[in-house]
Amino acid sequence: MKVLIVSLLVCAMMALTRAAAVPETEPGNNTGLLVHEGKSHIVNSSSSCPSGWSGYNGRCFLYVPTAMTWADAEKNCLYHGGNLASVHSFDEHHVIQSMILRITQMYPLTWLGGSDAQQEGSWFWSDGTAFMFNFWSPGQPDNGGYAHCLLMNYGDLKKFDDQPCNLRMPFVCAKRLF
Ligand SMILES: [Ca+2]
Ligand SMILES: [Ca+2]
Repeated sequence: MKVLIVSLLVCAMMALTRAAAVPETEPGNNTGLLVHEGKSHIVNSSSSCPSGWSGYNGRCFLYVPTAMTWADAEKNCLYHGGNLASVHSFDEHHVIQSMILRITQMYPLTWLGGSDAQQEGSWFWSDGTAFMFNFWSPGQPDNGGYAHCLLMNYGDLKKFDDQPCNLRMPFVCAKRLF
């Protein structure tokens, strides 16, 4: 009888150990701990950005180095479950620009989700949020060459410019973190 009880105990302990080990082996575990640049940030208590995306202020950002037209870039972001990135503050801009610099070691011209293709001078973000953050380079937007799409890292100040939408540029996608 004593042997039986010990056996049952060992079995129970093994089962508990296995159960405890399972969540750590699953991808996308819900510890909410993301590691960027060797530093740990608690992003969210229940979820985190997919691998390769950078989290900030409830959204996840992805730099895609493949040069595409603005429309193809937006389609690619839709495929990833987001849109081309909208930017609403200096801090958000800094996070996106720092992510690109970290990946490329440069400030490449990069599509964001701004467009005035529907009506000249009426700027919208492709994710439907309001266009409030004014970060245009000096003299921009100038609609030069029928420029209806917004890119970042333009000019000496590395700010926004409007350029023709059929130019092929790398781009940044964004999606909400649930
Ligand atoms: Ca325009
Ligand atoms: Ca321009």
